[in-house]
Amino acid sequence: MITLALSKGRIFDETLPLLARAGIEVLEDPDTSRKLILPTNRADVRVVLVRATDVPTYVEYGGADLGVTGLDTLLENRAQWSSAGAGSGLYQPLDLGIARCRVSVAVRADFDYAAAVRQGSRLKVATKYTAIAREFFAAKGVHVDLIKLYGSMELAPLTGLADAIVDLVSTGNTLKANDLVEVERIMDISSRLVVNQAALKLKREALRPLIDAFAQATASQSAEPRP
Ligand code: PRT
Ligand code: MG
Repeated sequence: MITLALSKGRIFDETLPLLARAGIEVLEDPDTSRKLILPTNRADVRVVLVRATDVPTYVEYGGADLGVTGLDTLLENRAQWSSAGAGSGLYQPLDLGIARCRVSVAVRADFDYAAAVRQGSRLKVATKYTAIAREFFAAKGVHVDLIKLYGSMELAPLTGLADAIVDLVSTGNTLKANDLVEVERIMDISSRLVVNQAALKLKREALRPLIDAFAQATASQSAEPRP
């Protein structure tokens, strides 16, 4: 049995077409089903639904053989999920090019970020991505007080909790709707296929064709013009 870990929402939705190109069809809709283990048209392949941030953990510890996760999640939790030591149990073979977005710094439209940076002010930054933010501002030589949040980052500058946020942006509509402006782009993000290293050895014959199919599906998708 091959177990693929996915999170509900955009990662599930954008992985489906890649699976379809690999001849794999998920037989239940996670939005209507309450099942956490979804069968596919292949008796030897199943999908498990986990929180986006739990995908690397499932794959690293063998709860799933492979999974799809954002580069943001991988980078932010690197220390955490490789704490088992002796090298991580996670192998990242493929950029799937899906669920694209960027990690950016945003502030209130009336906050002069450039001036604050120039003057060497200490910035209060609210984010779910404290590791990514810490590294970014350290490299820039900007002093920051990081405030860890688990959601609705956009609210922080509006309520005076923070001067700036570090968050994912795709269309920019959420920032706009909350009178925030993007002032720096930290990195581009897409989703990655991650594979359990032991599974890659023990189930090589079953996994290799699937990984290759993902690679081909990704290549043919990116060859098509984007809307
Ligand atoms: O939502 P939940 O707390 O359950 O988990 P999650 O937020 O980790 O999962 P999910 O499904 O929302 O996101 C999974 C992955 O999708 C992320 O780790 C990213 O790699 C990727 N992704 C791509 C995004 C976005 N685009 C995105 N726009 N994840 C989140 N967003 C959010 C963003 O945080 C902001 O609130 O959408 C909002 C901004 O979108 P725009 O289009 O208004 O700019
Ligand atoms: Mg979300």
